[in-house]
Amino acid sequence: MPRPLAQFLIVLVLVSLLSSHALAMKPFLDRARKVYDLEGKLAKCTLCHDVDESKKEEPKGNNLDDYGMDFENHPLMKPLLHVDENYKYSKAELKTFEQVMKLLEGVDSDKDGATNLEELQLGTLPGRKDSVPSAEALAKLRGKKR
Ligand SMILES: [Ca+2]
Repeated sequence: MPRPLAQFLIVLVLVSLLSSHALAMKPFLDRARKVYDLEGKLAKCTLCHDVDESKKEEPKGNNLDDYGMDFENHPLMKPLLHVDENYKYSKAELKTFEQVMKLLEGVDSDKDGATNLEELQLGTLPGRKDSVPSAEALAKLRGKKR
């Protein structure tokens, strides 16, 4: 590969990695990963965004899934959204995010019959109807709670 082309591609990759939304919202994802010990597709932007990484789609405000939309629409989240790409959230703001996350645990954002918390615990996406825990897994989890 000619050198200028290689350099151009590296810059392109860096720019796409540092896209504003991904950069600004990362602390939220980090917090969610930590609180729920998330793995795989739940530990990435796909937790709240309906994006196809193989098509290089970027997480944005206009591709939020049902779970992401519940955050977007929560009154406590309003002051935390649509910030500048270099914005650094304060500890108090991240606490507010965590509070909203807890408030949404009992909600079934994608209306597939499993609450957001149940889906996070069972490894399915809480904002995607096509990602549903099996009936057995759900029954087992609910049995444990009683
Ligand atoms: Ca659900």
